[in-house]
Amino acid sequence: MEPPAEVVKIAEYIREMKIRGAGRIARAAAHALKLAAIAYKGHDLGEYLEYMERVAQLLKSTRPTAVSLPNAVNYVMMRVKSARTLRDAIATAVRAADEFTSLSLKAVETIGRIGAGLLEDGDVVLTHCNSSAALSVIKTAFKEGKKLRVYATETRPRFQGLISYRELTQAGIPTTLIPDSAVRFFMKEVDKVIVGADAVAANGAVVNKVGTSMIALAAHEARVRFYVAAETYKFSPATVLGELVTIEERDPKEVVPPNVLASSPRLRVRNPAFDVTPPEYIDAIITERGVIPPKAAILVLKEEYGRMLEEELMRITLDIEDSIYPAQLP
Ligand code: RUB
Repeated sequence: MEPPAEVVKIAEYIREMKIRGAGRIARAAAHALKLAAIAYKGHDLGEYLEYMERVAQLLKSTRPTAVSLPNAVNYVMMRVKSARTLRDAIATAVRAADEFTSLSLKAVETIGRIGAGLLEDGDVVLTHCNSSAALSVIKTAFKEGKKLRVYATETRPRFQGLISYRELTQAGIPTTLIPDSAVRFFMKEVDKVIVGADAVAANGAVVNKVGTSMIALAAHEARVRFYVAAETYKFSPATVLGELVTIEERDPKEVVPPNVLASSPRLRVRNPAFDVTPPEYIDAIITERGVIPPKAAILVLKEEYGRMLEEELMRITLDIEDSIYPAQLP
């Protein structure tokens, strides 16, 4: 059985950024797996597992950077794979998807509550792109009665800053939209920077919307605190084993209008959607489990994926041994 049309549509929406933001992408993927499970019409557990794996791969292939996406898919699939009967496997997919969604929404709320403690009355906050976790912190602090002012960057080329501007203004928070290139110009007025994350690496580096690392640099220079708000399902277990987070490069048409591209055949355009901020430029990461220094990312990963990582390391060790020992035989 092929993935149902509604699941294919969700995958397309993620690819085209009609569904965007790491947390939303993850919840949409969990929901798609639930829809796929309910739509299964066959009678065979093995066939069902193969079908669900195809759906999982389809969802994972949509956008490469947000680690929340494979983490959400794996959260559901790991549980599905341990089911003994078809009935149980379908019910498990539905239950795990709902569980992930509610954990995710709760995490964003908790991050808001914890992070609000880092903001003070009168603070001027700068945010980049549109992050539910970062905005949760700002909106919660504002609800608590702290008078805040926000600078929201435009976030070219897709202008997610406008979404943040609308969301914050709707919440009653005085917000000013600024060009990305004006960040250093305004940094002297800013007390704190808060951004979200698409991925947090084992060394505490944060992958977020392109431009984030430049903002961190400007904040560092001006001695302005730089916070990242990130649910723990955005931490990347693969980076413990040395893998790098893939940075998505999108269509040049997002940067230059198609007619200009067509009339300038020698024009070369690059459009990376994300960049990497090193841990040295991050004061703290606000997670639903508490505020941590970026270097403690490895501890979060150990807590979350310790057993799985040990098994993977063991597998790698055995592979290496297998490839070394035959060569040493006389
Ligand atoms: C969105 C982006 C956001 C993170 C965190 O990029 O970089 O800062 O995904 O968002 P895009 P959240 O618009 O390309 O998806 O806190 O909502 O998960």
